[in-house]
Amino acid sequence: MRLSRYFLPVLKETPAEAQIVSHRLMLRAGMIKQASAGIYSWLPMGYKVLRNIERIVHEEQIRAGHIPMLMPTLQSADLWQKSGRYEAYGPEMLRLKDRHGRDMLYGPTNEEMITDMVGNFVTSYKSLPLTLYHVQWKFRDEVRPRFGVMRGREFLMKDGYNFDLTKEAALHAYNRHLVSYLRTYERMGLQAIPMRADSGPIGGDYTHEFLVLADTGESEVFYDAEITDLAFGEREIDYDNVAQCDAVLQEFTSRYARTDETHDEAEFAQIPAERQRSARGIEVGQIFYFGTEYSEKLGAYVQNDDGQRVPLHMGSHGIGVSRLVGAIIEASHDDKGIIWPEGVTPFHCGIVNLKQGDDEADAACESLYKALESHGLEPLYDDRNERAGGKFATMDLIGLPWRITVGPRGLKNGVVELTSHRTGVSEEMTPEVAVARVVEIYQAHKPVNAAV
Ligand code: P5A
Repeated sequence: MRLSRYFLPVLKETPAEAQIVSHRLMLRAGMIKQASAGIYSWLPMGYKVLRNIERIVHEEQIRAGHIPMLMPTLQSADLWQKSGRYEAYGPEMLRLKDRHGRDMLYGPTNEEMITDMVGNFVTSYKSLPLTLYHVQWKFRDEVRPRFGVMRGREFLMKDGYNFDLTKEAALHAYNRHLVSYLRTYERMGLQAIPMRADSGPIGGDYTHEFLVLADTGESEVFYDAEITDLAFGEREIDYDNVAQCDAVLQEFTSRYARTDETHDEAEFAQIPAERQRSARGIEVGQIFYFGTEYSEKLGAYVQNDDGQRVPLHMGSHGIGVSRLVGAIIEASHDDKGIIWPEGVTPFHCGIVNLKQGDDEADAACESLYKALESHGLEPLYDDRNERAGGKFATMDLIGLPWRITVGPRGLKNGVVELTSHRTGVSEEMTPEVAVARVVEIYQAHKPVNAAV
């Protein structure tokens, strides 16, 4: 993309309404525009990051054996009356009527709809196990939408639902989700800690929240510092292997890590004092196992191998896709702007032309641009007729992790400059070597799943 042709409405001033850094930077970097309270338009660059996050979520879901589909945003009230949640949800639910006076709602989640659907089609245990998911907009009429996309009213969620014959099988689905979520967040450059949580209105005995540590987080958390040494890394997981998933779950949940709702002072006191931590965290996902409650209420039964009709064991699992954009910025920025992790960056590499209009500099930039594109990468070329200082300020604000700077002086010696935004380290090298380095860096971040 050439910046002169792009739509990147950066703001010079710091918007007064933004209380936290991610909200400020998203507005300043021209990523979002508020449409009304808690409802945002995703401007081109914000939309690119959102889609990158969504793609990683899909890739890791599919890798875990979960099946993508799409359910509507608008739902009819009758299924919610069956589950008992139509009343229980209260004013957070956006209710509307169609022209025939039928009660409808903008879905805050999809347990009812999917349980009804599976109950319609699945009749035998032979169709199990089954996990379906979608990535779809939700609406929750939050009392205090705030912090930009962090707590919106309209927000994008990946929500998945497992259907199993037994509790044991459903708990494997729970473990599988926990493991696949760890991998999902790591690919976005985040460490999200699974914490035992309170099940709230969804219900059930088993639930973990995934929290990214950040001072501006809405949840208070308590944990054993050793948990932050854990990383999923490169390990290969066979998601059908019950023992393997269980082992990973044990590893990542055996140390103390709780939200304030489940915090236990006595247990916390058992941890050596120098390892006790209390901090704030952003909830970027939550998983639940809730048994047969929804299946019984909405009629999702199968015939087991003894010919008995039994209700399905279920759980649901959510990732806050749009919230993650803010969470990543909270975790990765400096005083000049965002620093995108390679896995989600909107453009792979910036190209800054220090002397627009200089034949040699222009030609070198064009050739770098084409070379990066030919390797399947997306550069952002600042080809505007602006001073170098302004171009650097824009690059620092929008936060591309790598930048190639091209100027007549370097070109005389046959070199350009490659800069890592994260470390601030710049190195001179030939344009060919710079391209090869950037290509190499992104090898580890290639899409992994053709099915997406
Ligand atoms: C699990 C999937 C559920 O709704 N039903 C389907 C279950 N869980 S949840 O914890 O309530 O939401 C899942 C994740 O969605 C994000 N989230 C939000 N993001 C932005 N704005 C909001 N108002 C908002 N509410 C929830 C969170 O990341 C949460 O973990």
